[in-house]
Amino acid sequence: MHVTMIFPGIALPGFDSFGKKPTIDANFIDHGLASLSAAAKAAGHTVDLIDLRTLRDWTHFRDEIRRRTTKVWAFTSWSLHYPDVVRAIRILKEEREDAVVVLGGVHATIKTAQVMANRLIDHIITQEGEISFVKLLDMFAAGKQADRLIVGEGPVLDEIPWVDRDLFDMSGELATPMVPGMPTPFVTTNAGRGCPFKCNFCQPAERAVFGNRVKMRSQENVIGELRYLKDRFKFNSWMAHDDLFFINHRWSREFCV
Ligand code: B12
Ligand code: SF4
Repeated sequence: MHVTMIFPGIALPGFDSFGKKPTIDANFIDHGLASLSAAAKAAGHTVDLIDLRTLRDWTHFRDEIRRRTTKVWAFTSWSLHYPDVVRAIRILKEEREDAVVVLGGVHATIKTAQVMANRLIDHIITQEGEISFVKLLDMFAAGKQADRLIVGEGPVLDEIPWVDRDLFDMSGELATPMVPGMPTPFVTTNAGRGCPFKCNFCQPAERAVFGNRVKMRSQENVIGELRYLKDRFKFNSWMAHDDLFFINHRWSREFCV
């Protein structure tokens, strides 16, 4: 089954910002979609991407839809992206009435009732997506009916593939370190998910998606990915996107030795 993923991240940087604005929001890859893409490809599906940050405007988005024959379209959305996602889905359904729209991510998880009320969205997967999204694609491929609302099953992190670095154009992230002045090439990774704390800064979003416990990849798994990234991209600086990379002292000590 082929799926086209949509990264809607234009809310802050705008259209035509990728590779042109020197900001992280214009250039970073999205680990959520890249992880789903890796899981889908590992299960034999094919994936391509429309990154709105690379397009000129909504007309350009319409053109990108017209030149594809895709049936299944997968959108991610943080809350600030949701208005653009709604607009993109409307354009998609104007062009392709039979398109199957799957929405997941933080906003679908914390505002499920709101996204359920949008009848243009065919399937909503809350929480973590890798296992349930692949099951949904398998069902589509087998011609089976699936529920509209699916609660995502949380994967064991070492059992899912590393994020797909071929989904996004990596050139933006490689050239845009988190802190200006850090040496390039630059890359980002995630070693774990979840948080046991309740700071207003980021709850309830964090716990709603990943639960109340922290789960970490093994140190070997993370170091294996860093070696792969070093070989492939020769990176000179790196950012762990983790909320709490150092929460487990034993894990951190073992990672460092
Ligand atoms: C890295 C990061 C950034 C990077 C952005 C990278 C990028 N691509 O643009 C930077 C530093 C630039 C950034 C900026 C901001 N961020 Co930020 N960021 C994060 C952080 C720490 C990690 C994201 C990540 O990689 N997660 C790991 C992946 C694997 O998880 P995921 O994306 O949620 O995906 C999983 C599920 O959600 C689901 N899923 C996701 N999409 C889909 C799609 C489908 C079809 C399916 C089935 C499933 C699915 O499956 C995935 C795999 O399990 C998160 C917190 C967190 N721990 O997630 C905050 C977070 C996403 N950021 C947040 C916010 C608010 C912002 C800012 C608005 C902050 C600000 N005021 O400026 C800006 C917005 C920038 C923008 N993009 O326009 C909030 C969003 C809250 C919300 N309600 O949407 C979060 C959740 C932090 C928080 N708890 O408050 N951020
Ligand atoms: S991720 Fe950080 S800011 Fe958010 S609740 Fe946990 S400790 Fe607090």
